[in-house]
Amino acid sequence: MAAQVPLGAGLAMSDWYKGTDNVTFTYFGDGAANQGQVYEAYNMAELWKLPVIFVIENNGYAMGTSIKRSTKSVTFFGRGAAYGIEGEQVDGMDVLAVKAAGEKAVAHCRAGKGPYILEMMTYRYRGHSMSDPAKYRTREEVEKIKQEKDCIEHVRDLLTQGGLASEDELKAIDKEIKEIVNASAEFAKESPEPALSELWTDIYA
Ligand SMILES: Cc1ncc(C[n+]2csc(CCOP(=O)(O)OP(=O)(O)O)c2C)c(N)n1
Ligand SMILES: [Mg+2]
Repeated sequence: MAAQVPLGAGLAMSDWYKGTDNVTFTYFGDGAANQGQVYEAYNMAELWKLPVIFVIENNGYAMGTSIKRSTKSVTFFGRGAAYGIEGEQVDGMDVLAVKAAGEKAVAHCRAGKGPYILEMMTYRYRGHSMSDPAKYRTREEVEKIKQEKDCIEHVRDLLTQGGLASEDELKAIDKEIKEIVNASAEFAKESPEPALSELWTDIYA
């Protein structure tokens, strides 16, 4: 948990060193955001003006714990101020707000101004994993968010109300995606185990 934060800063340092205009996005949760290595990475990233965007997915819960039980200062992006890193909170359930914030953060990095923090305010419907029964909240709370804030439904409304797609077209996309996912799952189940030589493929550390 959170190991990807210094790793992201390291990838950004590599891009800076090579003189590319790449920008690294490194994602972590509100639970992970309480780890010490995050702040070590913040310090080095700002000191060296690395082109890295720290994206905090603040869904209000870590594994087995609500942030109200685990965290004193719950405005996570604000902690960047201690290191001189700018940032902001974003409605992570609004695709257009997320896109705009991402573009702004990339422009910040490409202008050589160093890292940027985006705290995406979001929610997750399930526990962190099969070992998280999500007892820290009520079923009613989950249902309320599904009804009122679901990000996919929000896009659906944007597309249909804006006349960009019909309900039938969206249903056809849904069907196509389900087929791709099912076929991919079948392919994975039927495929042989990967060779030992693949052990380090796409592994950075
Ligand atoms: C150093 C460390 N401590 C504890 C864990 C166990 N663990 C895995 S995920 C998790 C909670 C993650 O919460 P958050 O970052 O909010 O992610 P979310 O599940 O909400 O996306 C914990 C405690 C871990 N992987 N690493
Ligand atoms: Mg979380």
